[in-house]
Amino acid sequence: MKIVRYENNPIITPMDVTPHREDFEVIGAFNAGVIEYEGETLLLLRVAERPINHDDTTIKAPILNEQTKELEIIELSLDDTRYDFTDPRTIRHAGEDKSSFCYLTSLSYIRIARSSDGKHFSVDPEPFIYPTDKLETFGIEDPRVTLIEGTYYIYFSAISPVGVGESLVSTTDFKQITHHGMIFAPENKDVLLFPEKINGKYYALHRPVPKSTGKPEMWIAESDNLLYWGNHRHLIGLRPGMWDSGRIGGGAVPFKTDKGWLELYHGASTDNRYCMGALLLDLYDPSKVIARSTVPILEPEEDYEVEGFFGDVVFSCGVIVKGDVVRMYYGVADTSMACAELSLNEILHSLEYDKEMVMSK
Ligand code: MAN
Repeated sequence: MKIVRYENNPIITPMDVTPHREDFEVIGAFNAGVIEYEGETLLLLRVAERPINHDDTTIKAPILNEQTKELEIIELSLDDTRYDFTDPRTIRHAGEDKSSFCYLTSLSYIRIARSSDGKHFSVDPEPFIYPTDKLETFGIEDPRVTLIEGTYYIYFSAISPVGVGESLVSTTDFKQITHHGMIFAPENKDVLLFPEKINGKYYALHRPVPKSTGKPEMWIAESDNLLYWGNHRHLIGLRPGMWDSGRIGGGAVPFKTDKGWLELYHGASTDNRYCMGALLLDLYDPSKVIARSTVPILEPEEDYEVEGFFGDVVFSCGVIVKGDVVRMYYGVADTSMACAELSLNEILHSLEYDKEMVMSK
């Protein structure tokens, strides 16, 4: 498949973003939601910041105080054997199950970057959506934005000590926002709202993380009002031995093609290599899977995709489609933003239509 990565990749790096306070540094500007608004391309960047720390024997973790709405800084010694510091993203209790953590090493919020050509962006000086709620005290991550009937719905992971769920805000002007609270309870991530009603219902993809039985796989749900969701159905599973064997979740907002709804999703292997693939869903009943990628449509290959804060990650939260050109914006190595153009026809032709291969094994 022909993939045209932009020559000026990465198109946004942490250096392009001023920290929101003087004692913090920006370590990531990545996994942005994408939308066109008033003739510009907007990237809703996930900006990750951490307290500046000149002491290499300690680590400082930011957390929002839900009462005062101020950030508090937790400082821990790297020699403290009660904690496990091996994952750069999280601090865990030593010896505990790898899926639970006690702090994040940075706090993420959402900031807008704007461009008139889709390649060169300027980043707004202030945060756009900042954690405020007690379900957001560890930050908000990985925004996606869907335009439905004149309103832009922005949904993101809301992270706090009680779990990671998906919260929703809406806007009509990218200035004022209305908070709608948590729409998918923990643990859930990667919610993707379809841009229109299908047979009278709104649809969303989501990715629960079941504990006693089940795996981090993609589900689909329906709603009459975008806030209350039901008729949850399991959509696709992990495929052992393949690129999407470890975890999968929705990526870009699904878009219509004459073959069906195309969803560009992320899949990680069991050793955390994140790639992008495609999933084709029935136009009139998106709970029916038509086809799926057997090999990734994009995988980490360039230096800026392989090396970074958390390497070997390409992670898209949005695309812009014009005719045959799919302009995929994607986070690289949990550090920066990149963009690549792919052919819609080539993606559709690359898919596997065999039912056994499409579903999980
Ligand atoms: C998480 C995601 C992303 C991130 C990847 C890789 O599962 O939610 O935020 O890019 O892991 O760290």
